[in-house]
Amino acid sequence: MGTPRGGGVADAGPGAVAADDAAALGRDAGAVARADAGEVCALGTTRVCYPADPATVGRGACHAGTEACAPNGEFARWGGTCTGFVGPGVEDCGAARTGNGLDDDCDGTVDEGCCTATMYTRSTGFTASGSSICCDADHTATAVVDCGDGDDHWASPSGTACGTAFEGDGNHGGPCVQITCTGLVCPG
Ligand SMILES: [Ca+2]
Ligand SMILES: [Ca+2]
Repeated sequence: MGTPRGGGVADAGPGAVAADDAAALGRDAGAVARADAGEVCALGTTRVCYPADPATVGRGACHAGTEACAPNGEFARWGGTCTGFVGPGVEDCGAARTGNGLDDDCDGTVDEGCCTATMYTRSTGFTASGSSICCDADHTATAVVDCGDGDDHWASPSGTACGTAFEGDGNHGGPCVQITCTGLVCPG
């Protein structure tokens, strides 16, 4: 990539375009690139390009790239290849499905359609030994604690989504189990 020369959009250079300028320049460059790809140019110069919907340049993950003026036969011409640009993609929610923090499709909204992580607790209150309480089907019990009063009782996980309260022989106080449930709430 040569050092940009001359005036106009090439002055900013790749990666050095201010956000506001990038949006404006990208729109111009997108229109220009479609209109005159292959036009004669000054060898070694570059220009900002964005071969996607101009309305999305500079928004979210989308940004302009650089097109180089390359040798082509008797003259140098715009190469038509826009290096480094990122156009709208599919909105990515990441491995955890709760979002990757980016507006990948450049529609102005970050992580739309992704899931939301939720957490809540449930308790049996004082209960009979052997009583269980469970999370909703789309949640997992990530903590099971004894919330009983007095001594000689305990709580144990039962499966991945439930907890069970037990009382020993001493019958001191009462058994109680509290579970913490975590999961995802997803649109659709
Ligand atoms: Ca989006
Ligand atoms: Ca995203």
